[in-house]
Amino acid sequence: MTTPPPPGDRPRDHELLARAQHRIPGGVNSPVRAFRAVGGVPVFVDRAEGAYLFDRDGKGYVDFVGSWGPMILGHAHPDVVSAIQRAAARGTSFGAPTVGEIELAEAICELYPSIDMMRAVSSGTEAAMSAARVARGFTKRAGIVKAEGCYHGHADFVLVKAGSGLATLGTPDSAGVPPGAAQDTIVVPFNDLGALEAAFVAAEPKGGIAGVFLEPVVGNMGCVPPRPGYLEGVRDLCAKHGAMFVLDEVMTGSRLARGGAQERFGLKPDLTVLGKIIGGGMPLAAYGGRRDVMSVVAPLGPVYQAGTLSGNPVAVAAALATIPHLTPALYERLEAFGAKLQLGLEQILRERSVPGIVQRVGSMFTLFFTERGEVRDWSDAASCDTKRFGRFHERMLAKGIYLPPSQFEAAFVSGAHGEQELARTLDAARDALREP
Ligand code: HOZ
Repeated sequence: MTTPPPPGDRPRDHELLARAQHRIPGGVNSPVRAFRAVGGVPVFVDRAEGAYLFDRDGKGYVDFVGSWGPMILGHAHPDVVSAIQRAAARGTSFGAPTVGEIELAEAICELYPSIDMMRAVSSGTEAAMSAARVARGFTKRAGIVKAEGCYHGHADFVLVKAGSGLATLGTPDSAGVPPGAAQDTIVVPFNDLGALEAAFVAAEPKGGIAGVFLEPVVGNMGCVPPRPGYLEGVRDLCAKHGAMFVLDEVMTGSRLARGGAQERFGLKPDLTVLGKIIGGGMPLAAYGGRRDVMSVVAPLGPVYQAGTLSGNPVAVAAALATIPHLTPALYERLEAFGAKLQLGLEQILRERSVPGIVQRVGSMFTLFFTERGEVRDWSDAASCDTKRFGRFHERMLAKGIYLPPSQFEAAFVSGAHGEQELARTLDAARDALREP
């Protein structure tokens, strides 16, 4: 594929946004896509291939959003596309079990040894919501702990101090959530074991904590890694207090290693929430974990959860076609590309005397515009210069580099990104950071 021309002016996108806004709130089906945090107009995508997104004029962008994480193999990978085509021709939804669902569950349990049993659902939100119900059903407790700036989907109980679109819009709590819905949600700062310990103690007289939800490497306030010992400390506190240790690996699952962050950091959560990559770019997510814990799920046990499109055969086919490509060679390539990109961006920040840092774990990264040497939690993230991020984003976009349209969303690299895309990105950044 030859490198596509950069976008230049985008009159067509302005027209499309006006038309979309008439019938869709904000013109988009998920708020961050509206570009409100960075100014400007979203790109209306016509198609995507490899590392590129294309608009309707055939102009191309090097894509560092990757559909917010799933596209680890690059867009329109031939094996995934043909698996989807073959599956669709055999029927798009049955509402009955298939062999593909068994194969998927077996493959996921092999990738994630902490998972003995799993359920397929259609979105990360659904998976997180169901995992919370399972944690509560199994422990017979109500409290759920989450870390400030983490997300866990748009179910009522987690829409407090949330990252992602809520952080982006500057409203980390949503209207429409009755106080009762979140009354058992306890929020602690990320990377702070003392606060978690205190939360356990405080919850004891109120019936205790069912589960601690954690993004092992946060992506929903930008890329924020755990400090050494933090994840192990959370696991140990959960074990001590009889609470479920729930890893939200929607972003990190099969991104930071084949078996996700739990493989990379050597952890064994009680429950895991998966989505994005594990669905091969289709609406498929999953939750799973210890056999005794998952045995509370209906019809085996009393915790109800269901869905017409759960285990959808076309989505399952995409997932099964993706998994064989999650090879050690892919993760080596992603690490090498990520390291070069980080080094290049850090060098440009220094050359241009711009206060900023690049935080990266494997193929997820964020350039934070900050004077601080590290972003460890939401208070660090919230202090970043979001206006400067907006200007940077706009300039990069004009040069054909598609970054997440928010300081508070991680960027993702795919296996289709190569030297050409690296050079183009660093050239664009050198130019974009020339002016304040
Ligand atoms: N909540 C998603 C990212 N953290 C955004 C999804 C989307 O807008 O597609």
